Amino acid sequence: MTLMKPELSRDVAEALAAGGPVVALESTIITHGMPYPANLETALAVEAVIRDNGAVPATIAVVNGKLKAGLEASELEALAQAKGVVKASGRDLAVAMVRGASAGTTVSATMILADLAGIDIFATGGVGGVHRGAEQTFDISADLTELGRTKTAVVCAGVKSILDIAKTLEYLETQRVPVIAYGTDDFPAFFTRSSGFKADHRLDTPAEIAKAMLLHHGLGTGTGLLVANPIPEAAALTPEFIDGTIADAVREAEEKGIGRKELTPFLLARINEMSGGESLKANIELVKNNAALAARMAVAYSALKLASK
Ligand code: PSU
Ligand code: MN
Repeated sequence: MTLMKPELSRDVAEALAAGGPVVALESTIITHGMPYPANLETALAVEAVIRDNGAVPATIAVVNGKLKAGLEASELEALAQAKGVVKASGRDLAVAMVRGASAGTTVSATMILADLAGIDIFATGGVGGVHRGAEQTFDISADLTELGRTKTAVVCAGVKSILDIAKTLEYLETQRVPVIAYGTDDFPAFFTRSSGFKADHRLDTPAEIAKAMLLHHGLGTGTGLLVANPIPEAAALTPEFIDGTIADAVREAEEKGIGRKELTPFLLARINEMSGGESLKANIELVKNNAALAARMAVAYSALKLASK
């Protein structure tokens, strides 16, 4: 059976045909990760950052049942304002298509669609992981198993402490996913520059990361790579400021019995409310910072790929 391909916007199609740099972006961050209108403003700003750094952005989503890589501004706007839109991980895509639904794609779904489109690099804010209390709930994001089976490099700002960071790193180790911290020895914790855990690897330039990608795939490993880029110093929150808020949000979710796919969006929204918008500001800055790194990696990677042909 031939595999499907998402519908490509014209500039994404042109860039891919020429072997040029393209960076995929997810859309659950738009539909479930940030409130309107910050979600739309951020989505547009992130696309601009990618263009400024020499690559073409490909925001991925399901629009009226169609798989898309590269959205028109009007499509972004509709997704950003839509109520009750589906949060689709990889397993939800087919049913969303059958129903003609629109859906924000999580890291897992975006990796699958990026891979089908031929896009090697994907920028986001935070990936899903092993939730706190997973030994009871079994709540482990499909993002982690996807990283273990789909060959996309995902640039994130680490993992926020709504998750069990130690268990998340263990799980990535089991899944054979290299975790590469950019310009630091520490694995970052999204809002803060360090989680207190060391990353497995450190690389200091986009060109080195691109080389590692080429070699990793050349080895036939079949897995993705996770690049962890710490939030810029000026935008970082302090653990004293954010840790208590996160703990309160986690407790509230537990009390309300919130689980499965609702849990992460609930926690993000509550942390934003309880931090008086400070977490959202940090979130926006770190996504832009990740987009810039991903674009620079994509420029280096496309040159390496063309040279190795
Ligand atoms: N973390 C964030 N912002 C987000 C998400 C995670 O800081 O928007 C989204 C991403 O789309 C990620 C998804 O793939 O949540 C993970 O959801 P779950 O924990 O239900 O697997
Ligand atoms: Mn989950």
